[in-house]
Amino acid sequence: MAPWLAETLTRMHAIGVNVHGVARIDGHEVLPAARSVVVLGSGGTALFDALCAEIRARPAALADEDHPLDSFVRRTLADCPTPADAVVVRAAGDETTFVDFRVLAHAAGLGHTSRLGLLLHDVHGPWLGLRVAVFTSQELSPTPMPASPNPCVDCTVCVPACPFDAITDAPDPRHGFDIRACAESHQTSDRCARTCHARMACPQGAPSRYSALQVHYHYDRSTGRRALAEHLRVDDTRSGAGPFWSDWSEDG
Ligand code: B12
Repeated sequence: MAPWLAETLTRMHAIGVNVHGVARIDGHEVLPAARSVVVLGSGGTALFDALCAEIRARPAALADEDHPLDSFVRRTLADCPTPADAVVVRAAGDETTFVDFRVLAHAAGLGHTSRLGLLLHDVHGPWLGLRVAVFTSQELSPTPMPASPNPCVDCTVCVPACPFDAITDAPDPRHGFDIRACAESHQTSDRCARTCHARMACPQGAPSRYSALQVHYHYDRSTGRRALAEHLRVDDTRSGAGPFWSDWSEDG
């Protein structure tokens, strides 16, 4: 493995960005000369737990940040070596470049296309947040696709769980999700404002399931960070600021 990648993975895994995969690509709009993209994600509670530890040790990691979790990842990433030509894109509220993380992560072997629209990881199930993509012209060894069959083929548990019928029992689970119904429901209702009922119902990756506090933090900006501040007993004057969904992208 390239030394810069080994070092980057060590540092990122230490804060709970514990999943990675490599896809070989033939150029990308963010780096036309790209030949590989490394996708990093956080499975389960490890990243959130690491953020909590960081805030306990240094309350400014919450109080001084608009996007505490994104900033935590960004600070760690800043200490990681990357090739001179690399373009690094984060799935973050303060990121200016957009890439479609699920597509990249799927190409990098991180999981199956699930019935509920999320990438389904072999170990963590739907409890995987995608955090960083590193594009480089280096030809890195690609990660193979998951050897296991897609568990959604024989499972429809999430279908009745979605209150807006955004999920169907289509034989091919890749066609099971109606993003328009899901997205519209977030505009017209608050039933999914603090949770995704389908994700909660998914039987895959149960040991990686987020805690109630983590779900709250990821889903609802207006109250999630206040709940975190109260839990950690730190002051946070920014709690309650800003609407949820419109600019809250510390999801995952
Ligand atoms: C916008 C957005 C939303 C919007 C969607 C609005 C809309 N009109 O699209 C809303 C608010 C509904 C939403 C909800 C949620 N989201 Co969201 N969202 C995003 C975001 C920021 C962009 C997605 C996007 O617009 N893609 C581009 C458009 C063009 O994609 P699209 O048309 O939907 O789909 C195209 C491709 O993506 C592909 N495709 C569609 N679905 C899938 C699924 C897989 C697995 C693959 C491989 C390909 C694929 O087909 C389409 C044609 O090419 C991404 C982060 C990112 N930068 O990728 C997170 C992201 C997709 N969301 C994520 C999550 C976790 C959630 C929620 C659970 C909420 C939350 N708090 O975290 C819910 C889950 C709803 C559900 N059951 O799927 C995670 C998914 C992680 C994973 N394991 O897959 C991401 C990657 C964020 C992250 N940092 O991890 N989200």
